[in-house]
Amino acid sequence: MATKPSHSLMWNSKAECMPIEERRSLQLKRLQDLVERIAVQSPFYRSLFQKHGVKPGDIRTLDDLRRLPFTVKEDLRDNYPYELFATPLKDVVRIHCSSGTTGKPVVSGYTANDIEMWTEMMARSLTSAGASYRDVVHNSYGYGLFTGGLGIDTGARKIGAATVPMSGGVNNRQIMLMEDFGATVLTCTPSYALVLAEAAAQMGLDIRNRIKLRVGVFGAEPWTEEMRVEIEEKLHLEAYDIFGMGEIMGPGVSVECAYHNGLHMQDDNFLPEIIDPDTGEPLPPGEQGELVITTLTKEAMPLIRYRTRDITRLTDDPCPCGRTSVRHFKLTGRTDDMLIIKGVNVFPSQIEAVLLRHSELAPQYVLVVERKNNLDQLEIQVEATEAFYNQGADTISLFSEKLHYEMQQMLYVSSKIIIVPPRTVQRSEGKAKRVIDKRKEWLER
Ligand code: DLL
Repeated sequence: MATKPSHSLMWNSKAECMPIEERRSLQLKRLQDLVERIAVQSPFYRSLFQKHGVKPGDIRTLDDLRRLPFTVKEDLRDNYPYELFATPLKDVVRIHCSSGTTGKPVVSGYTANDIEMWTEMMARSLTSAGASYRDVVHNSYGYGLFTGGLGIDTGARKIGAATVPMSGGVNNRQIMLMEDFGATVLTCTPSYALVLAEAAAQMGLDIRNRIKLRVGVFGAEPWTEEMRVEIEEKLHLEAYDIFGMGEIMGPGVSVECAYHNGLHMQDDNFLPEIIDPDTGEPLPPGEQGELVITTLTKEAMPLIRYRTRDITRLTDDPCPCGRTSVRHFKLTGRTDDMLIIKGVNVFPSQIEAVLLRHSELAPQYVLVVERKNNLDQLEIQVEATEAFYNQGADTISLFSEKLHYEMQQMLYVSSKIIIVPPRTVQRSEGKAKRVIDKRKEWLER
């Protein structure tokens, strides 16, 4: 946690610092209104409530939230494209959807009020990261069906910043424009931030003197504290974590403040819970489990107790920044990206944390899981830095042995470490693909 914050900017201090009791009453009122509205207007929730025997009058306190049934991703897929909409299509002004390459995408609709609310959440988020009308925001999140590009864009416009609507790709051009336009804020996935740092280094550009970035707003994929250090060092900026998901809204569901002690959930609009992913039982603050979110104010596609599959913990400890919202800690993974290797649970983030502690390695890696002779095998392919790679095979082999031992201590499972030459792990313009699980092919054979 930063003890000395870099700024104390806030977009809407009245809402963000609302006294806790007032916030709770507002949440309850909004929850009651929501349940009443969708019990009538949403055919999906009308029948779900009937099936579970719940009526709007059942919600008397915030604890009654747990009487309501969960919504899961399959509900969205099964009701493709519009069956979860709670407003007629004539009131919908924007439609986003997931980029899923298999099956039908997950759709999300917005009314004009939904877009207004999202814009306000993004204005709060960018301000929380220290951005203002004085900034030039270089936005490398993809524009289009993905919510990253447009979400950041509307928020940046609201705070009056000059926005450069880049999307990802053509890295050298990104660097040139960042320099020429005097970009001060970079918004993209954390893995793409490293790709840009690498591109600048390859161009021989002295980032510290030629690029004015001071803030980065990174999210859309898991990243560790070790990754934060790496990005901050390479791009000379202060890195902020932003979370969101298309089904819930897009970026801006939660964001860090200048204290970097968790992400403030914008809980006047998004009510979070943590549940045990196996039993569905709510867990108390501080315990790690699956994040579940109820959208309190969304009109077109509200979601009740949506199971995000993201794993984290909540805290309601006061934050020195003055915001009174609940915070969640950095996401450690998703229930569906947990690898089970020889029966042991392994999260890619645990592996990343170990790899990034070593200056011999570049922050580029891929995990390949296979089944050989009926046994799971985990192969960690990680890039050496140029300098380390030039030290030759013997040094690399000695280092791999050390890393293998360290990884085993951490993961409780054996892995094969392959140190690969610089710039050979595939880079991504958006979300990095860190895991190749070949066991699925093996099972399907
Ligand atoms: O990734 C929205 C977004 C855009 C968030 C830009 C932040 C910045 P989806 O494509 O629907 O939406 O993916 C949502 O991405 O359930 C998490 O698993 C993951 N994710 C998003 N933000 C973070 C983060 C956008 N800060 C899914 N840390 C979520 C870790 C994240 N994982």
